[in-house]
Amino acid sequence: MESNSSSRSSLGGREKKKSGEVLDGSNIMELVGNEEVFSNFVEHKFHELDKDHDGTLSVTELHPAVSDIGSALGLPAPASSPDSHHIHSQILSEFTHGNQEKVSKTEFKKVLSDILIGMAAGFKRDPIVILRIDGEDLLEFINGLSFEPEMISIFSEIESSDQGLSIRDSISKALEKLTVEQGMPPSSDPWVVSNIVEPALLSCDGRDWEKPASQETFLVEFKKAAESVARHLKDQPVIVAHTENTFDGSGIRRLLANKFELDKTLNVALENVPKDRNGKMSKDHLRLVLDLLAPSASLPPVGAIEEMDKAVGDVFKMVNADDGKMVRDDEFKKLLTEILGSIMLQLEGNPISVSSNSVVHEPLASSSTLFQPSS
Ligand SMILES: [Ca+2]
Repeated sequence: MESNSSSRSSLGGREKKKSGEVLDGSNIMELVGNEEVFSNFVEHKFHELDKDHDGTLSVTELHPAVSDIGSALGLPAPASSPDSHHIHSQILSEFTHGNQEKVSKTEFKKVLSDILIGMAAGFKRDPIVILRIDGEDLLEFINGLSFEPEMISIFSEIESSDQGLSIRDSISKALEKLTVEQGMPPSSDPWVVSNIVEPALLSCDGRDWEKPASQETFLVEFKKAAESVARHLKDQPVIVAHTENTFDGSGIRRLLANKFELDKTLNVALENVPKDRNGKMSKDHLRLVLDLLAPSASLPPVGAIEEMDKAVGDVFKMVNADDGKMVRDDEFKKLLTEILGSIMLQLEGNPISVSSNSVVHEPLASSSTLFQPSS
């Protein structure tokens, strides 16, 4: 905690170098919010997409816009993962309403505006900070005052779980423990491993690295290795999308405050629950339905965050939700509302924060021509 906040403040101290570009949706709202600019933008975009100039957009003509939106959301190209393929088809079907073959300019404008507003809201909730990791911060870290104490603590952490490691293995493990704040891209990323870490270690003179590491040899050799990593980052900077999400219950509060929305959301989710002859449902399905409600309540999916699963588990115990009894749908809904309310109170008292760093292989903002309002 301590080291985290201190590196955070040094982050603000140096002009913009580490703070990166923040995607918080404000630029999108600026675009959509200004009727004249947005109309212009739509006009231009539509014209650009309408390759055969028939005044409508066919599904094929829409594809570039859809991948643009996808890449702005940080999705890889449709073919590369079933997940992003799914989202791409969802975006497409927003435009075509699932069956239309052609999309008019009015429709295009309306749907685009809806999608962009939704996207902006998402970025506002969970801003993405784009960091360019080019070795400078890493050099600063290894030449700074905190280098020794932090590396000694990392070394003893490594030693305590894996005794008698070679210098080489200690260095690899230590690199994995460095953070983005210390100038190291996430080494869980295979690209980073094969393009930065491995070549950087190879280019070091590591003749003695098979020997067991002592604290002294580790510090000296690690510094050499990190300098080499920094050189490789200088040649091939890594772009990292950094997000921090805080689950503080506000999403649930919003949902519970809107009776109509809540009812609608519950009814849709309940369609997925099997009913017996008397129309009753088993309480065993509460978790499934809660998971279906998660996006509307700004909750993470079940199983994604251990701390959250624990909080949910406590609430389930509290309201006796695990007894497997059969209940009518109004009772089922009442229980769900109660569960949501209790999770909300828990989160309001103890918000859960998670941060993630993922390597962006195609820069988000610059690869997307969608958000460059052309004049
Ligand atoms: Ca056309």
